[in-house]
Amino acid sequence: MEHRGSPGGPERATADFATVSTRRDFISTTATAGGALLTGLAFAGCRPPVAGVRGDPRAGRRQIGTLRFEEEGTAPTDAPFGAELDGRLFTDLSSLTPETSVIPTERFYIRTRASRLIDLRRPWSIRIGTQSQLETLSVKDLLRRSDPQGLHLMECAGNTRDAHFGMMGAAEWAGVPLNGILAKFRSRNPKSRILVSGFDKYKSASATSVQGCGWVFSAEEISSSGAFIATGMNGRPLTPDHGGPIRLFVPGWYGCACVKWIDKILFVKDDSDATSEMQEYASRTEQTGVPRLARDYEPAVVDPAAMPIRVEKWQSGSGIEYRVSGLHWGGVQPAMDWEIRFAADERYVPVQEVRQRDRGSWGFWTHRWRPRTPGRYTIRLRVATPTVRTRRLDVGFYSRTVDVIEV
Ligand SMILES: Nc1nc2c(c(=O)[nH]1)N[C@H]1C(S)=C(S)[C@@H](COP(=O)(O)O)O[C@H]1N2
Ligand SMILES: [Mo]
Repeated sequence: MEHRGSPGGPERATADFATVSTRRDFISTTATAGGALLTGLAFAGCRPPVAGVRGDPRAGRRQIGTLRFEEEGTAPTDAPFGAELDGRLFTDLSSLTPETSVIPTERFYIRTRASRLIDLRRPWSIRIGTQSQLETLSVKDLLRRSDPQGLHLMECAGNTRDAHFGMMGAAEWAGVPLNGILAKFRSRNPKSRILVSGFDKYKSASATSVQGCGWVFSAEEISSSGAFIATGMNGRPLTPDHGGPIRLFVPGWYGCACVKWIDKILFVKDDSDATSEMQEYASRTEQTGVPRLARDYEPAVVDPAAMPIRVEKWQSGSGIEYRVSGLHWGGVQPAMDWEIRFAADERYVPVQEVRQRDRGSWGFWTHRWRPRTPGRYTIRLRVATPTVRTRRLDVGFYSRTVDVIEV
């Protein structure tokens, strides 16, 4: 069996999902409502095309269906559910095309919804400096200094199969580089680390998450990643659920470092402790064990990764064929030499078409596939160059399974 959870630890998002009882009730109701339909589909192993008939019927080519990914649960997508620490939105990535690389804000994944205790009508500000000498940085000031920061992808380290891997998205961000903001403080504190923390108190207790959100960075991590305080997303101010009025964004890092509702930036000692959130996410950010000190944490970066998002069934001139589309993302340098295989006993072959991508975003790939026999197939990708570090792909984290009825 392929590895299904996060490397080295339990899957928090999965656990969250299963333990929120109101949530589960909602899901089973929807599942029942669509029950007959679902059973029918399971029998056919196939859904009708997403939007009408595609292809060229006269040439005998047309899309006749889309395969469902098996063993992925029934989580709702594209709408927020739950509240506060247990609130989520899972994005449906299955209809993405190369032309739609930006996820609209209302469908962008959410991990933790705005607290009921947060008062966003009051002017927001950050306390910044050392414990003994704090200054105030107002949102008004940040908005005035805000610039476009480009297209960037964010992925939750707890992205999960049960959410169809929909805890990931790319958006156009605006904000102010953190490095510049820190410059005048740093000269006074050359060796210190930087603790960025956000409002994280909630009215209701969470089933699984620990309250308190903060991440400790070295000055080098902040400058080399290009971290910025985000003030806007897709041309609008940040919404409350996405951390409005201000959040941290760390290009190339997992979302857990992208602290929402920032209220404090503190210079701390080089040997200061890791935050509870860093410890909570240690296994999902590929740390060795749970280091006590912040300086013993590896940067929480996303390695190159790729997965299928859609398997279309086509009638072609010479029979049935399948067209597999997917995404590739992660890594400082985008990997382009992707290979794919459809079963553990098959060889990897080069992906037929891999589109270039922006450094910090995702790209699209497609591959035509003619399975030899009907059956269950597990699709998995890898980078051909063996020296490229791909920790999640190495354990089959993003592999996805389909049932082929007709070949
Ligand atoms: N204050 C606060 N910031 C937070 C979190 C949180 O629970 N509280 N969750 C983090 C995690 S785990 C992720 S993946 C991202 C998700 O950001 P999004 O909800 O805008 O997609 O926010 C991060 N920032
Ligand atoms: Mo996350």
